[in-house]
Amino acid sequence: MGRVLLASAVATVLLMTLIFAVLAMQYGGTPSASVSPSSSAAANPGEVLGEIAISAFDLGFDPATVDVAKAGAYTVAFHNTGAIAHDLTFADGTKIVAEAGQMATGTVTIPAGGMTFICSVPGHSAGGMSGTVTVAGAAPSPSGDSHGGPAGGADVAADPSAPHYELRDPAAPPLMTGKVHDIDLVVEEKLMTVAAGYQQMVWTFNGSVPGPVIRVKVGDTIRVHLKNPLTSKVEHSVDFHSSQVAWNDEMTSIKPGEEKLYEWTADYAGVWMYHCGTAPALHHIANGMFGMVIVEPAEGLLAVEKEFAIVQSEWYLGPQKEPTDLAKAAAGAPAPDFVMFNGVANQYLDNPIQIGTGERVRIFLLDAGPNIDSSFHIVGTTFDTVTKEGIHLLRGNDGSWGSQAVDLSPAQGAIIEFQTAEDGQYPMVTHAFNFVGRGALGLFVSGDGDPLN
Ligand SMILES: [Cu+2]
Repeated sequence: MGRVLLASAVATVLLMTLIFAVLAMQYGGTPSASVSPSSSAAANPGEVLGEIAISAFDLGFDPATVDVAKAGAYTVAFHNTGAIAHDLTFADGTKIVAEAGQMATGTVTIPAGGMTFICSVPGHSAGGMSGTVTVAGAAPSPSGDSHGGPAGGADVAADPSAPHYELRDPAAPPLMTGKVHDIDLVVEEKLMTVAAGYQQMVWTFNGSVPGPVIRVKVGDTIRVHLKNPLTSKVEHSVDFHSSQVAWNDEMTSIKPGEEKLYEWTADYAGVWMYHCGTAPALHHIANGMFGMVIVEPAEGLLAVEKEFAIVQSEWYLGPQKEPTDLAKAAAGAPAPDFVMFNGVANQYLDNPIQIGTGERVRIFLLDAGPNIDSSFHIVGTTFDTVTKEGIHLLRGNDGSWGSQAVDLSPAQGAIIEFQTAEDGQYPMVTHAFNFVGRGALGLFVSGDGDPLN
């Protein structure tokens, strides 16, 4: 799998403005404030130690992190550079309001442990308007970090010392040879970096999220040996949507130390989900126990130049190094911290996928959920071939019908094909754009990535 380094400066400019606006909201770092001290001597009661200058924009603070030399009283110069009203509300209740384009001033007393601040206009804090005043020598506040944007991890502090994530190779595996396949699925409960700075105690099949892609053809027999090692903390099971078996037979849970055979025949072609179904199945899926089965028609698929397997899913962060948060995942209106392709937020933005211009590219696509639909789209392309849940759009059809985005509800799968028309960058997104800034963004680089040479 060839890869290119993330975007040269020139090429970066060519990426969709909208996408980068979202990214800027998520990752836009802001410098620390300069604080002008009025005195370097010890503070006297009532003495004003200096001025804190903070600007508001729509929707964020600049800077979002302010360092002061010591605890005590500071004047605050608050400049609203945005187009709507904002306020600067400190955790002790001090509130300074400024209309669009206006300046306002006030005074705040910063305690030794520092203090967080937000804009209290409804929705603005969640939209990225939060920040922290830290006092030199004190540990940074665990909340109100400066990530900004409607990004993941709002209620979980990022850990800068979390290991780098493991890149998932997006290449689809080849068809398994033979007619009967014995496959070991071994449960592994392990720490995984699910996005830069966030580690969760995930539950996996064979150590990865998603689990391994299993690729067979209609008529094959698949014998899955599910193993739950003694080191596991909970029971697990597996449910293959590509199988037709009784729920209370093959899909029953096994305890740590147990093993079970799940035998099925591939009767129908398609892209299928498998997942752990142990109660609460929502938590077992949300915590990483899902994967893709590709069943090809008995006669196989036409050969293409490149094939990828992409699984969209969601992370609902629990505390660092703990399992994901079931209550968040179970919300009536779920708000995932991250939505991502193949388990890790933004991994194919950091490590773009190389394709050749004019090559026929096939993607096996699955929405593992557990809750959110996918509207899978690749900017700058048209899908000329789509097989979604058994329904076909075929290239070369009468009328030249095409497809711009493939809608998948949780558990649904599709096979899509496209070709790029010229060298350049082709972002991969779910066109539910509120999730693009939460990790559902990748990049295909076609040719040398530069359409202008
Ligand atoms: Cu499980």
